[in-house]
Amino acid sequence: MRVAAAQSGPIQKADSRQAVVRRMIDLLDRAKAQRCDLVVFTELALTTFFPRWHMTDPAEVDACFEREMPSAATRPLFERAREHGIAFHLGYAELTPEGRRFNTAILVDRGGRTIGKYRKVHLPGHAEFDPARSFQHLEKRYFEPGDLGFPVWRAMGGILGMCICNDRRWPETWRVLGLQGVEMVVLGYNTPSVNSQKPGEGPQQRMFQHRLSLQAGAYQNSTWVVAAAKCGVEDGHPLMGGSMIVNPDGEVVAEAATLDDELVVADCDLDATAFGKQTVFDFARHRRVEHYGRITGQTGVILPPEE
Ligand code: CDT
Repeated sequence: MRVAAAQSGPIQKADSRQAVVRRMIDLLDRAKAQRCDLVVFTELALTTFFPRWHMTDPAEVDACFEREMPSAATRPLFERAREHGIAFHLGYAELTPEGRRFNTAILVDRGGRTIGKYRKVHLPGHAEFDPARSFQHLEKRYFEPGDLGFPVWRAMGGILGMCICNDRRWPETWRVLGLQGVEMVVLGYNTPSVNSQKPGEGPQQRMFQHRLSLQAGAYQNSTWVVAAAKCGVEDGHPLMGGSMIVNPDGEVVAEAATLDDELVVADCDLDATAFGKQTVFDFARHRRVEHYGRITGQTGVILPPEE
């Protein structure tokens, strides 16, 4: 299938949902012109990356969340995708009827039906204002950890899975998806270009870590990976780009050239995942679960006893 990572340029806090959705529809139209089957939008694709803001007014927080999907503002996106016969992946802040808040992504099929939902498991950052940081990353304030695990879906003639941004840095994410035979992992991200706690860690090093995570996840689980950035200078804060598509050998086959709205397109043969899954990463033959208990049995590090 032909897949597009729909990279997003910056979204300012003052930008309306309608304006953002217009930009996304333009990307869908471009994807149609390139005969794409699936478009992967980014994490929190409808708003600025609001966890950088320490908000205390509940109404201000609520304005960043979606109570329904599609909503009046997002329905035109669903309709245009259905007209084009394009499936898509969309990240947004979800406020449930029970008042729970998640950093969520959905998978919508070519007919406009939502067939999958994922809620971000690995929330980075902190819950309270931290004066020691050069900017805030308050995901733990605004979201609770996802409660849906890492499911996969039979869709687009293959097995698709989702994760979100920081999840890509965790090998556990990839292996849980890999253990379900995943053939394509789609994800969006908002990654600041600099580390708010380590001034020396700039865009080059961050891009290296991003590539390392995606390429290792793809190779070690023999899966395609499609990663879409929100990037550029948002509310005065730079986010890195680097949207890319990685093949099951861990090679980058397509990559963004800008820090703006851009489609990154590649033809992805899902059968190409078979070789790795049947050889070096044939889990059934090679995994030794009797030695992996610590992976699920403990969270933090337990040091060996002192001599
Ligand atoms: N959105 C998000 O999860 N961002 C995080 C920033 C933390 S930097 C290690 C990310 O993993 O890119």
